[in-house]
Amino acid sequence: MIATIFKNGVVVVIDSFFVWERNNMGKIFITGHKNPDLDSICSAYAYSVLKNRIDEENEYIPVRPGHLSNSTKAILSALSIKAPVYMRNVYPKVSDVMLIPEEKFEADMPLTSLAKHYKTVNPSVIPIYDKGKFLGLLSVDDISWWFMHKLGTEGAIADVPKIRELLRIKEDSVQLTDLFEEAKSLITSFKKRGLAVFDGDEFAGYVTRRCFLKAPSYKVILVDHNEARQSIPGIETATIVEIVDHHRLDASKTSLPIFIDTEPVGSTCTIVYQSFLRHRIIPDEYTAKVMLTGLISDTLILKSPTTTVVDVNTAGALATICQVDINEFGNEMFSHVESLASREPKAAILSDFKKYTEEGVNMGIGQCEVTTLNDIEDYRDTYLEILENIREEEKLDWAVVMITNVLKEHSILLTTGFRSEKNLPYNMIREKVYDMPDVMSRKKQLLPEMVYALKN
Ligand SMILES: [Mn+2]
Repeated sequence: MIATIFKNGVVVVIDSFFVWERNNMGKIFITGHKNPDLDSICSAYAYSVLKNRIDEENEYIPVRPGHLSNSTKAILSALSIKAPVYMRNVYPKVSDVMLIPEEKFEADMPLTSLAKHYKTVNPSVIPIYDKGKFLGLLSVDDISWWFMHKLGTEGAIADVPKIRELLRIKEDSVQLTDLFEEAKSLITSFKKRGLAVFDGDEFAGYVTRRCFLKAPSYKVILVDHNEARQSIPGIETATIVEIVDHHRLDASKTSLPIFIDTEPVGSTCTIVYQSFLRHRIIPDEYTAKVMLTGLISDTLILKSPTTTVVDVNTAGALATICQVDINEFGNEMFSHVESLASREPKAAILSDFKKYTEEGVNMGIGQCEVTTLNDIEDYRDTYLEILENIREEEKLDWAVVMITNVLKEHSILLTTGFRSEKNLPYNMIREKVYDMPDVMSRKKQLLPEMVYALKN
């Protein structure tokens, strides 16, 4: 008798004795890219709200695959927005295939007490307890070995033994969070038929060889990115069920048709809000604030050249729902951005660093957002030095970082001194430092100029 029950998104397969809880398999995780920025975090959360509203069969859980920068943390806490939980990877885990015993067999019970269980379930291993505490797994090999040994030495079996006599305790165990593939190689190279699963020191369940016949696959929705290498580790083992994004498309091949919603707008939160509209759902005030935060952050208060009319209209609608003034909201948000002088330079530059190859030249372009450029002399030389180290480490020909004042539409460019630099249309302030008034976008403004400079 086997029944499958969908309960809170958890698939529970029940036969007469065991609950087979595939912990994460009934859930759909929504994740942004590594180095989670506000658009990634906010669109993952908002999209989970929408999906949980329109699809009651599944549970959608927003997650983030990386750690938050101090600025992001400060902005989220100032706005009382809770970040999605951190998820290390989407590789299948032992917990996803683990069996949980329903009935407890005590070591001091006679072996006959297992007879009914064997008749109905025919298990390869049975967890045995000693006064309620897990003692070890009894396998069919233990039983046959004991009987054959007894018959071999004594010629007959006089009494029914207690379970304890047959148990060969202290085999290897695995942890709930251990990876499926690692546990699988352990069990296949192992003489026993099962492994106990622990959650720290607590016995949680067990796995048998049968649990490893087929690797389970996490279901994932990608927001604010679509390239596997920017995504959560283990994405190659997962099933991507949707993509919601505003970047160039470089998605991996999928085995099933999927829903893709990409538009060349200023933020993924804009696309998510459009999706709310399509479903005729008005987001609640909190969700509207979350989407506005991602939108304002990615479009630099609607001033970045990536901003479209759809972004402007969306920001207006969201600001109305949460009753805020867009500029005040944006200025307040960016006031929490940490000064570059107090940040660790390498982490600051690499927190948003993209690599390109053009005309055979490997380039890296970082971007840091600030709210004033007046203090640039305090950190300029250190950042130039670290930028050169990054260029060497990343094996690049040319590395630059644009430091953008998001409140004033003005950037300063620090570079590693590549030959094509002289062709850039910007005024040199001093060696390796250029002034870029009205420049805010790496993708739309700086990158095309750098590519043009290479060709001359
Ligand atoms: Mn984005």
